[in-house]
Amino acid sequence: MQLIQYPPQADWAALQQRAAAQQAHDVEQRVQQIFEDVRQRGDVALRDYARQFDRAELHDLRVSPEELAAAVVQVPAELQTAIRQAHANIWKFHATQREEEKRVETMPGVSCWRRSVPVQRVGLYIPGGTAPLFSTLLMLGVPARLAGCPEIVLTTPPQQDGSVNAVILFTAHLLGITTIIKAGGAQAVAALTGGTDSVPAVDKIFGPGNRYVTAAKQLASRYGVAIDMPAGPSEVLVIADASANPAFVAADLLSQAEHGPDSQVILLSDSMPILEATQAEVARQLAELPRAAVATQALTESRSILLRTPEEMLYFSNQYAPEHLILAVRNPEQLAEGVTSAGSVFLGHLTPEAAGDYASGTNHTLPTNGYARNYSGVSLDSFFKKITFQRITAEGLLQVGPVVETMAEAEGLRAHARAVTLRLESLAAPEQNK
Ligand code: HSO
Ligand code: ZN
Repeated sequence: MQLIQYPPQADWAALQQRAAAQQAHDVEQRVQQIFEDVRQRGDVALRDYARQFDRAELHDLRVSPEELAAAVVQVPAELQTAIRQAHANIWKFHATQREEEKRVETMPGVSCWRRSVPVQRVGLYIPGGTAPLFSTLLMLGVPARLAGCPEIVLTTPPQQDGSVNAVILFTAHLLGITTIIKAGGAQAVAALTGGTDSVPAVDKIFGPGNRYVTAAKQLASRYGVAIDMPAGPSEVLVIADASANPAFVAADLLSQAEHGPDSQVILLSDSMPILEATQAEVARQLAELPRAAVATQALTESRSILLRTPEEMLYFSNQYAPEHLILAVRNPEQLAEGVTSAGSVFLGHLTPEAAGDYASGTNHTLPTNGYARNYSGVSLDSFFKKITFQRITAEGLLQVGPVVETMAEAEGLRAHARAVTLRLESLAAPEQNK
């Protein structure tokens, strides 16, 4: 980790820079070819890609009920219990996000209301690879279920033997998701976009992935499919004052660093001893990690920065807009009041980001790459469309009608005005309109 002491404000922008996203042109082109191929050859193309990228020979692209049942019993009881508890907590927190339908009379006889209607068909993409994140399936599946999305399609890459990771299947089973497709990468996103014989087309695609998947989601959105958010490498910013525990802070930094070589890690402190002790702890703990190579690479781009005050640290953090913000300080509630840009915030010495990653109840699908400035993380809302309704009575039309007529005339839109005038006239002389 680079250690920077009291950088002048003029240097902050450079320190807040994320490693340049290498959204290479060839990735985009390759993804376009894959979309075209899946559009033309459908399931046949998906099987070819599974052979090529996942080294799997697939007959059926869908997980069968027998496969699902067989996988579920393979998951150790302790892990099943843990996943059930996490599911319950995530469910409980997201259930509170439900909004009541409220009818408002803006003028007497003019009623307006808004209803949350679930996105009808959603696709959840769960990556495989070195760490199949079944926790991400909980984070997407729980709000999709709570919202009542009628069709939920899960896609995840097959393992070499053609099966799907048993824990992912257990989690899907717990969520009651039965449409599970063995497909990964850009080809899975292409299939969800246009549909194939085995894969239903969807209205919105959720889930993280590598740069091919990210590019594919961007392309999907050009075809009119919505996506959860623009994705980038995972990141954490920790604000630690003199009361922080260096071992805890180091573990938090490393839990982000072990996600991938491009993970972004920043530590801010107003205490030089804390920065030094944390660096020493990082080195010590790193040696014990199975994913030390990945974490080491992420740490080469990470920074420890000495600043002067809590206010300065908060200002820096708000400018950076981290995906995760940990406030390892004496008075975290007070500092949290000033947070204006962050995906999710963790308060105090006993609140590791890992708790939110798995089980406390909040969602871990969060905006990265500075998007916390203008995007929220996934929530129940992400699975709803909000449809507005209104109804106007005779009394209401008498109230609001003249307002509309005046405004429509002023905009030169005569038909708009007439739509009101004709009705007002009919109210004045009802017998002529029978
Ligand atoms: N920190 C990751 C989520 C995750 N961590 C899944 C462990 N498993 C991105 O928010
Ligand atoms: Zn994590």
